[in-house]
Amino acid sequence: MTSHKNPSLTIRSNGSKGPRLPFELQPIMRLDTGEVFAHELLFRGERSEGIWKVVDRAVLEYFRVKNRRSLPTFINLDHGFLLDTPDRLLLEVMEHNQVYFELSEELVSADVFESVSMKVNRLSAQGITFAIDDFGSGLDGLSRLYALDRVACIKVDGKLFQQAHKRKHARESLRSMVSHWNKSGFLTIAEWVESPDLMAFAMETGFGLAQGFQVDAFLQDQAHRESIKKTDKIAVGDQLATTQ
Ligand SMILES: [Ca+2]
Repeated sequence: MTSHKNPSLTIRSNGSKGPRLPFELQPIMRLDTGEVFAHELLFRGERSEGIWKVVDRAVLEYFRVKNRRSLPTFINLDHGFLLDTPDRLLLEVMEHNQVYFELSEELVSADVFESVSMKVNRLSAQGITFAIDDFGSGLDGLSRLYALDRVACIKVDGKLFQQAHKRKHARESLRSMVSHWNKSGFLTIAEWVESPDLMAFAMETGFGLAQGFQVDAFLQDQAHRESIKKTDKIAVGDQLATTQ
């Protein structure tokens, strides 16, 4: 399965002088209404050495310009890049666009983790919104959650989500965590929602939002049906026009 029909975005690095960087905008859907709530920006170019610094920098430069997109954008941030980036730039991005910065699950030393947490707490106190990415994988999700003063969103790792689906105990445990997070005001996202069964499971578990191939397929079907409806209307309209 591919998600090549999702919207794409090309960002020029280094202002307009650098190479074109291709991105996919993967939809994050509201499970109650089936509407697109936001997109996650996913780099789809060649992953050569040192590319992430170029990509992350280009993304921030792009989003420091006002109203780039009408819906919120989820942006992945590497720990090293987050530490190296001046607060001012991140604040400017937040001021001009609706973004959620995803905090990586990448394993780091206790010192780096401490520095990242301090920086995130300083920035979130100034209104920057952060999401915990891949909760349940890599760097412990609970330690990320407990080290931070404010988190806007928790994205549950796709593998953990799919595994929980298979086991009764895990299902119950995930359901109670999600319910607690919802009550605490976090946005909750199920990742790797890749089949109708998993979509139903995400709903049962109480997730507010979902992301993955099944979501992409659902939205593409919906868009297809909308376009058929429109074409039908035009055809009917044409007939009316010719019979009058
Ligand atoms: Ca992510």
